[in-house]
Amino acid sequence: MALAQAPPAKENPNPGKTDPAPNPERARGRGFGGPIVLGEDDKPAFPAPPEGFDKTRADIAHGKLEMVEYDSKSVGTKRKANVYTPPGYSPDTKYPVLYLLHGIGGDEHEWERGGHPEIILDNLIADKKAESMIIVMPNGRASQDDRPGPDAMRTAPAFGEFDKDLLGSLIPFIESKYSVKTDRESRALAGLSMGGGQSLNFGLGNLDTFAWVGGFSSAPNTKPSDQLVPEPDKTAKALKLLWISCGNKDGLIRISQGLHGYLKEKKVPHTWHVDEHNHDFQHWKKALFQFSQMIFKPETK
Ligand code: FER
Repeated sequence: MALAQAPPAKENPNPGKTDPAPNPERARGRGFGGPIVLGEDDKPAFPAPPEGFDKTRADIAHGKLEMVEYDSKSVGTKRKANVYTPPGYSPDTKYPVLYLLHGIGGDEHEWERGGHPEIILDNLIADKKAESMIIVMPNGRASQDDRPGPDAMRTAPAFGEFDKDLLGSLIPFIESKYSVKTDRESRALAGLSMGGGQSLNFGLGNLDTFAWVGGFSSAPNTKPSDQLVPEPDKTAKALKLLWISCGNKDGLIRISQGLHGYLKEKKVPHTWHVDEHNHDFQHWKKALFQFSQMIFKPETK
C-alpha cells in the first residue's frame, strides 16, 4: 500500500493515546507518530538524488520483475515474493541479493507500486553506480492470511514472525532458484517502516547471514537499541554497512534518533541520514537510491 497516496489522517480516535494511535488511517496520514524534536546530527548525509533517478529511461537495458512462490515451512503455506533480476541476468554470473521489506499496510507489491526499485536500480546499474544485484520483495506478514485487511495494525504481530520464514524458507528458495552468491557479504536486508524495524531486528540479530542492514523510517516494532546491539564491538566488526534514515517530518523519527544516539555512544559505525520528507515513498525511494549504491562494494566500510 502506498502510504503517500493514502487519504489524509482523520481525527485521532483515541484522544487519550497520543503516541502513536494504533489506527492505519493515522499511520498513513501526516503528523502521526508523535512530536518531532530534531537534534544537531539530524541532517542529510547525502545530497538529494539527481533529477530523473526514478524515471524510466528508454536508452538503457532493463531488468525484469517476476512474482515467485515458495513453500514456507514456518507458516505452512505457499507464499509470494516479487523478484527483480538485473539487466542481462545470466546463470553464468553469481549475483548478490538485497531483501527489501514493506510497511504495515503493504505486501509483496508495495515497493514496486510505490517505489519502483526496478527503475531506480536499472538507472544506477546503467550508470555503473550500483552493483548488478537481485532484489527480493517478499510479504513480511508471516501468517496464513497475509493480507493487510481492514485494520493493518492488527497484523503487526505477524511481522515479528517473519525471521523464521526469511531464514528458513525464503533465502534457501532464492539460493536454489537463482544464480546468487551465498556468503554473508553478498546478502543485504533493508526495509521501510515496519520493514525497517524487521531489517534492524533480523539483520542485527543474524550477523552471520547479513553484512549490510538498512532501516528506512523504522517503526515502533524496532527492538530497544541495547537488544539490537548488545555487543557493540562485535556488531561494528561484522557489519559492512548499518544504514539508518528518516524524514524530518516523520513522527516516527524518534525511533531512528534513539538508535543513532546509542550507536554513536557505543562507537558503532553507521550512516545516519535525515532528509526533509514525511513517512512516505519520497523518503524511501531516495533512501533506496543511496543504500543500493553502497552495498556489495568493497570500498564501503
Ligand atoms: C505504530 C505506528 C506505525 C506501529 C507501526 C507503525 C507497530 C508502522 C507504520 C508503517 O509500517 O508504515 O505504532 O506499531
